[in-house]
Amino acid sequence: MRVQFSNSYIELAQGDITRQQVDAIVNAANSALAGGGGVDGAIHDAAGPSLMQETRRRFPNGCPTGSAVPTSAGKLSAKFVFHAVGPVWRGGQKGEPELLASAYRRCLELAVENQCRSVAFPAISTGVYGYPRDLAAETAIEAIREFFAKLPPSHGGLEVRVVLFDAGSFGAWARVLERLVAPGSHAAAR
Ligand code: AR6
Repeated sequence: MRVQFSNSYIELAQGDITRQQVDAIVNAANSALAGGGGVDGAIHDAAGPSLMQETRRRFPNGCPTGSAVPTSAGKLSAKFVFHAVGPVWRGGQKGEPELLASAYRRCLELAVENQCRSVAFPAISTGVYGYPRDLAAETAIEAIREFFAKLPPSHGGLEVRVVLFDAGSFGAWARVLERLVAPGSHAAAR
């Protein structure tokens, strides 16, 4: 599923984020940037040890929740990995939506700063961190859309691909994206 917002796109894909041909891959990291399981483990495995070496050297103090830091991408075909730290879900009243939106936004800022045209995101916080899938999709898509709306006209646009690991997550995100694409928003879904 692919939706256009002026000259930018949100695309949903099902699969493994480490296989994506994009300029930057987003990792769902922890604030110590210490590595872990889930998508973090998969990205470090595929990229090789240089990814952790660079992360430790450049960001010894980690990264705050709601933000992201860039490294090169080791053996991955992408040019960059953006290590984003989403919030742990604690019931929704502890600033989780703002922190999740801010993690997405910071990655998109890093994409623009590093001249990336295409970025692949996982569904940040929806695994070990327990963020409800539909709520995460809604917050993420809104944050991406708001970012697109603020891009200067001189920017040629971004290709944002959200890579969902399983069919259930893909279906949930597709339903949310369809619902949020209001008629008249100049968005075309196919
Ligand atoms: N490609 C795409 N998505 C994936 C992949 C993959 N290869 N593997 C898992 N997912 P999680 P979080 C999905 O737990 O909730 C780590 O230990 C997965 O199905 O990876 O942000 C970190 O070090 C889920 O939908 O990240 C942190 O400590 C989504 O990616 C902590 O987990 C995110 O699940 C971060 O937790």
